[in-house]
Amino acid sequence: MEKTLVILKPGTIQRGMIGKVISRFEEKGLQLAGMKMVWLTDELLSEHYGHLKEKPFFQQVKDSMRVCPVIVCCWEGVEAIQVVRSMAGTTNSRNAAPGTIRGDYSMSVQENIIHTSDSPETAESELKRFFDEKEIYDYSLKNRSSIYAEDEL
Ligand code: IDP
Ligand code: MG
Repeated sequence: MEKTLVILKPGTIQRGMIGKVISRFEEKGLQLAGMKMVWLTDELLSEHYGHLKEKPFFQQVKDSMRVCPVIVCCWEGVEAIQVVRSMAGTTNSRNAAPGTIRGDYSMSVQENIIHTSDSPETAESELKRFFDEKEIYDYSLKNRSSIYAEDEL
């Protein structure tokens, strides 16, 4: 099954939304494979947001991720990468569709509540960036047959 990275950004922690955001993924039927709280470094954020390094807001975005610790999660499921990405909604929260996490809980481009991996390649490299191998747990929810048909697994 696919695994993807979600980061609950400082805005989620500051606004007391941790439980709400995690509930969205649980209620969808995704399985939590790893989770921890971590205070990110500028160095690690330079890697994570490397695709933005030429943008004028690069340092500002990195600093916004270091206001307080974040919560990094690994969620697992069939096609989890695109499922989680679509649950997050568009980068600009003001354009994000109602019903998405950004659409329901945020008003900003930068302060958009969560990070989600955008492809299988980035999911793999991002999970390696934020987790040691032993921090990702291999188990099966006992109600998996209520979440998926047999031929989907
Ligand atoms: P994504 O998080 O939807 O994948 P990316 O383009 O990868 O969006 O950008 C990473 C993060 O950088 C965004 O989630 C947002 O916090 C921030 N960001 C992106 N574009 C802007 C901008 O134009 N102004 C300020 N912050 C931005
Ligand atoms: Mg991105």
